Amino acid sequence: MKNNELVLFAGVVTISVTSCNLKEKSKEQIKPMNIVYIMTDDHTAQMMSCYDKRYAYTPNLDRIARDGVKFTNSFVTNSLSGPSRVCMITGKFSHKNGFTDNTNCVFDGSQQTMPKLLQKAGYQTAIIGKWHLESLPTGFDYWKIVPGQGNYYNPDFITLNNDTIRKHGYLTNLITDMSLDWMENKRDSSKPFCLFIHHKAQHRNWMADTCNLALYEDKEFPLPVSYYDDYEGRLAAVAQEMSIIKDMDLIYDLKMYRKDKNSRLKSTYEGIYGRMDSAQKAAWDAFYDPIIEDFYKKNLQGKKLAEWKFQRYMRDYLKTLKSLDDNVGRVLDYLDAAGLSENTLVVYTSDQGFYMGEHGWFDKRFMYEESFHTPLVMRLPGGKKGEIVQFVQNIDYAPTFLELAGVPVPEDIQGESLLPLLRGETPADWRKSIYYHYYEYPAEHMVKRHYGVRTDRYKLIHFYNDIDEWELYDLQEDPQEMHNLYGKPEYKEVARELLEELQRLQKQYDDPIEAELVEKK
Ligand code: SGN
Ligand code: CA
Repeated sequence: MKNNELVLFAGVVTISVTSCNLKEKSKEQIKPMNIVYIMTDDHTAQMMSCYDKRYAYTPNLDRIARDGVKFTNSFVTNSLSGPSRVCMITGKFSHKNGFTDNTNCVFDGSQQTMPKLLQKAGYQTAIIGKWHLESLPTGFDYWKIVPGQGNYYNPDFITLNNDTIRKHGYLTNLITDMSLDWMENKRDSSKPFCLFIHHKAQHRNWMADTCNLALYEDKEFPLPVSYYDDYEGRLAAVAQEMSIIKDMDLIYDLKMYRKDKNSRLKSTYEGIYGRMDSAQKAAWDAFYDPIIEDFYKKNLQGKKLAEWKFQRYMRDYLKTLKSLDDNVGRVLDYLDAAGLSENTLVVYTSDQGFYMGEHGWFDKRFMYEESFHTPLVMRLPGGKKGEIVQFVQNIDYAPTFLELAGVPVPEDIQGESLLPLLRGETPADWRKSIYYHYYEYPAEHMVKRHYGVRTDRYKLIHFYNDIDEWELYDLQEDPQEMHNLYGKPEYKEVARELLEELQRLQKQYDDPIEAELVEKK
């Protein structure tokens, strides 16, 4: 903190003064907190070294945790991009904000959102990167968003006046360049700001920047213990189509392109490869050609092929992550150099977690731990350092940012402000369980509709729609969630209590699903 500055901490809550005389300070010198919210896509806690040291090294993401806090129980409400994004900006569950799934929904941007409320309170608001909500952003003074999922190489951006421009380069770098440019040159520096930096990385198909292609080729990653899960006792898990062995595409996902070979997503791969310029293609081919040749020569089968796919998946994901981590480092360095770190809340999270071979899967959607959790680290100047163990959810970000900005949190927001936790308090009445509801079915990856509740020890899930199956897990005894205990006499009482808690949450959050199911019957 600069000596002669007065910093307003947490909106109107705490005023921290260093060597200055309060009386001498005029109102103009009071600096409200800025917000830099960095959200990635499909980045999971197993692949972030402050959470898990087995696979990844992410020094810049860890820097936020080191200088601030790491949430160890951070969850989403509906493990999918569009729904997560809308929960985040509305502070409400999907059944309230109307955006239940990616396939059928267009975001109704006329509704109340956190960026709109911040804007009204005098904040400059901007979003750069993935938006993914079909309608154009509302509540932002500035945006450059990628259409749909965006492209890793030479991506298109939709600009403020709804023009589409193509940029040359690698998306993670470009989103960061544009974000730094907005903070340095484009914003109104007389106002506090809230900037959303939304990366496509780590979304499928994990295309690394050419400078990182050669990384991790000498590494062999340990297979998750549940890689060969047989899904016994879990019918919804049997029905999914997100298996590395069965569904991961050799050409599109794993880049084993050859003209004479076919795959379901071959033409999609040709399209994205076709966006590269000749230098990018040359670097890409120089790296992949020998691997492709070796792969088809070996003609791997069975477990050998299954494990080869896992290793390539891990390597591609980590190479893509290297750019992401470097670019988050650039943002942190910029905030330091511009003197902004002292009055800026920095948040890093993902739109949901992801499977890195657990249960044999990639993708997300299920309420099982890997995709229900999402990484979350925050750095609030003057705030707590260390771990926050309380249950938090992505509907909590909106009320947190509003409270930080001194904006009253509207009654209909369902999340809770995280500011007390960030200040190091331990509120006695903090939530003890988490509610979840996933809707996108039938759809890609075929994960059936389900809702459920998780407490610190147990999880109860109900899969519905074209199935009527309950699952119960004891996370202490079975952290991999391989043993469905539902219906076992010794767990009858636990199941009853969880059902009661589930119904209490459905009532609290006003989710009509139970009544709908009863009516259907
Ligand atoms: C794309 C992907 C899916 C992924 C969804 C949703 N297929 O459709 O694998 O589950 O996005 O992801 S792809 O062939 O287009 O890569 S989300 O994170 O945007 O919700
Ligand atoms: Ca996602």
